[in-house]
Amino acid sequence: MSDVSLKTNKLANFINGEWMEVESSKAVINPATGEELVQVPLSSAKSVDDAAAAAKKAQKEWRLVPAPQRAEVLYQVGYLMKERKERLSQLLTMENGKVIEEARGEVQEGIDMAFYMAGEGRRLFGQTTPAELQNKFAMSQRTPVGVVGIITPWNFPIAIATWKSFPAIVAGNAVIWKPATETPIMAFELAKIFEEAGLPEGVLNVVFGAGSEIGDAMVHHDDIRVISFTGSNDTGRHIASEGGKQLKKVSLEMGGKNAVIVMDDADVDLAVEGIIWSAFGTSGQRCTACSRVIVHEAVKETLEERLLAEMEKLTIGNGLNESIKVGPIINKAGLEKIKSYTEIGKNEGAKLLAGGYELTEGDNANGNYFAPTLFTDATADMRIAQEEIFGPVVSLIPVKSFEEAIEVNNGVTYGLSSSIFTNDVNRVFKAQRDLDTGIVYVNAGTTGAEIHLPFGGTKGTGNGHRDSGVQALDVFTEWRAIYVDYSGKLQRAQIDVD
Ligand code: UN1
Repeated sequence: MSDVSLKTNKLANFINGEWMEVESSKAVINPATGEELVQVPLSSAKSVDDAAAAAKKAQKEWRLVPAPQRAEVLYQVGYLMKERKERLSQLLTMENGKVIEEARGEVQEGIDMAFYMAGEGRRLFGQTTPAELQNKFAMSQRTPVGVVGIITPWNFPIAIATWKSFPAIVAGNAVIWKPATETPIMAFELAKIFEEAGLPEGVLNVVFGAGSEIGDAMVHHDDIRVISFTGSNDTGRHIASEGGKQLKKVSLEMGGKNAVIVMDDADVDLAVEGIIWSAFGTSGQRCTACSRVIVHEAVKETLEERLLAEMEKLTIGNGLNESIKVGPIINKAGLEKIKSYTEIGKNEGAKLLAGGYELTEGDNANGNYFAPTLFTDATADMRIAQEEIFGPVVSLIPVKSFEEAIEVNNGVTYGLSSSIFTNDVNRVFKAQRDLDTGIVYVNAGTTGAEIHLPFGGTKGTGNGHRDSGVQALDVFTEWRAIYVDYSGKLQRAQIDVD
């Protein structure tokens, strides 16, 4: 089905511009077929030390390269990604499982990020501010932090890496990147692209590894001053507490329990399209995936009927096949978690309307496939309505009013994305004010954030930082206040002012 190949059966770390093999490795499995794709290195903390030394040395020079020239490398990266879009997309589908149409969308997100952040090379705006004293100039400007660590997840292995590494690099930092073990191919390909684009050695280093060894080594390394992490809640909290002890800047994005609200005045057909796309696209394995539908009781039955009709049309299988709409689950552990949540939902008393089972026959027997699943009559406090499942499972929660819908939406520990379908302009404005999430959609599903806007969430989703958008620069830069006194005498602020 695919015409791309990796031309290697074992990946290597990328440190100081060189491809460094390590002894032990692990198989990367195609979740659609169960076949081995490649071996990923299992590095030790020593590789992090080597990468940090290389990064520290490289950053000393890189920070002095004018930002528009640093940006030139990102433009080249963007052109190369564009040229290789189909290759990258197919490899992405093979390692992650997402259907090819979505893989192309994810690679496009990375291309967009390259050109957007390259543009920042000619902006990186600072501020000039009037000084208190005569013949004195005051300004503040962004300076790179130094060496930064990024830890990226398997569900968006290339896009999220670009959200973090591109702003870090254009701002003059050197990067140590630990990609997810499940999806190392995108990291390998992106590192090769950076190499070809002419990034000086040591500015980007990639260290592969499983378990917590590499991440811990990064968090504990004195020379790594920032950790930007997207992934599970437990790991994020661990990084926050360990990094916090060492006064590191830690930026976290840790998931969601995103809801679509369907009001009584909504265009129900449009809402159905939005729910299908954001709940079952990427097999529900997006941080932004819709896993709750908060529906006004007046349209509940109509919505259920139309959702079921559309769910019937969803084709499940290997995402390299263009006609497939729902691909596999990343691995057996993910599949088991989803299965256990459908049991929890049934035991809690929610009504299972569709799905709830693993596909084990025919072409799907060797992959990790789970049928799109719909519960109804869930209540807001049920575990299936509170906890992140990370699979194609959605629960309908009936409500009686707009106010109740907002309250239910906000009644979870996460705060990433939310959506409301309504044609009432007053409800639109109230909702964008009151929905307590970092991203709010009106008359669209919960997925599909654009790269030039800030991405992140409130409450348990993160710790106040944002990926992508110009706001990502805040993670990878420090503000420096600069005073230039050209009076020729010592002027004392606060004292010589009258
Ligand atoms: C994620 O799931 O972590 O907004 C990222 C979206 C995509 C990115 C999702 N652009 O759904």
